Amino acid sequence: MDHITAFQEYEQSALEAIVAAADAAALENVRIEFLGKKKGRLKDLQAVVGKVSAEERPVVGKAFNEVKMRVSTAFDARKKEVERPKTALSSLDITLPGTPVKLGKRHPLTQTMEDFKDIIGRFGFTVADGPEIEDEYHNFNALNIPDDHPARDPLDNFYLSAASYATGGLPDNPRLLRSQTSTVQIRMMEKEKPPIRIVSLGRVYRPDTIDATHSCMFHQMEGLMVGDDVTMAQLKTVLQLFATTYLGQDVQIRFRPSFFPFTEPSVEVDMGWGDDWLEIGGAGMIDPNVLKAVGYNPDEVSGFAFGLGIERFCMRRHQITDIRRFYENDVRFLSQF
Ligand code: FA5
Repeated sequence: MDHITAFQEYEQSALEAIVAAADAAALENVRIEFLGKKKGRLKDLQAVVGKVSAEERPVVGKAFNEVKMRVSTAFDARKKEVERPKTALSSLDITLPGTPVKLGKRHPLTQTMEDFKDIIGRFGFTVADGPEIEDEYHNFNALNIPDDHPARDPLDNFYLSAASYATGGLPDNPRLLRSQTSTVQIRMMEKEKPPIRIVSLGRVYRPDTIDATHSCMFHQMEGLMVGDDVTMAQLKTVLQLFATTYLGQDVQIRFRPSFFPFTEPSVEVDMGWGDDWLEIGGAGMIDPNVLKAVGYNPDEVSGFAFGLGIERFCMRRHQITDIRRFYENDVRFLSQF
C-alpha cells in the first residue's frame, strides 16, 4: 500500500471514529487506537513513512505531520463537546436571532367588563360574584317567580337534571345554569345587612334562538342598591351617568313600564340617540316580597336593582352588528380591539 492511500484511510477512519464517540470513555478508546504513541494506527503509519526513499522522505514526512495535526485537532474539539455538561441550556444557542411573538389581547367583552367595573366603582358600587350553576330557589323562588311562571319552563332554561324529567319528576330545588344575574341580588342580601351597593358581572344562559342580537350564552351586569331611602330617581341617575360615561354625553336613558316579578314598579331600560332606541336591560324597585324572603323589613328598607346586557353596550360602542362575532374566536376580529 503506498503512503498516500495509507494516510487517507487513516485520516478517514480516525475522523469517523471521533465523531461517533458518544462520551469521554469512547473517545479515550479512539485516542488510544488512532493517536497512541506506543502502538496503534499511528505507529503503523510511521512504519509506512520509514519505508519511503530518502529523497521522498521530507515531503511524505510533512504530509504525515499534517494528517496527524488534523486528526488531533478534531479529537480536541470532540473532547470539549463530550465534556460539556448536558443541561437544557447547552442546547440553546443564545446567538440566534429571537422569534417575534405576537402579544395577545383581552377579549372585547372582558375589556368592556373591566371598563364597567371601573365606571360603576366611581359611584360607590363594589363587585360581587355568584355561581353560574344555580338552584331553582335562587334563580326563581326567592325572586318571587311563582311555580307556574313561564320563565321556569324547562324548555326556556338549561336544567342540569334532564334525567328527572324523563322519569316524570324533578328533584327538590333542581340545579340549572342561571338565566339571569339577578340571582346574585338574593345571595348578597342573604349574606349582608343594608346598606348594600354592589354590581355583579358574568355569564348567563338561555336557550334563545341565536341571531344577530341574541346568544344562548351572554353577559349581564346586575346592580343592587339597598338602604334607608333608595329611590327610582337615584336608579335613573345611576343608569344615565353610567351610560354617558361609557358611551358619550349624547346617549339618553329611557324607562318603559314593564313587569318583573322581583321588582315593583318595573321598567325596561332603553338607551337612545334621537329617535333611535335600543333595549339594554330591565330594572325596578325591589319587590317587598323579595325583601321579606331574605329577612329584611320592607317598611324599613328600600332598594333598586337593574340588569344590563353587556354585549349590547359593547356592540354599540364599537359598531359591532352581530353578537355571534364575540364567540367565533376569529383572531382577525378580536385583534381589532
Ligand atoms: C332580566 O334578565 C332581568 N333579570 C333584568 C332585571 C334585573 C330586571 C334587575 C329588574 C331588576 P331581561 O330578560 O330583559 O331581564 O334581560 C336583560 C337584558 O339582557 C336585555 O335587555 C338584553 O340586553 C340582554 N339579553 C337578554 N337576552 C339576551 C340574549 N339571548 N342574548 C344577548 N343579550 C340578551
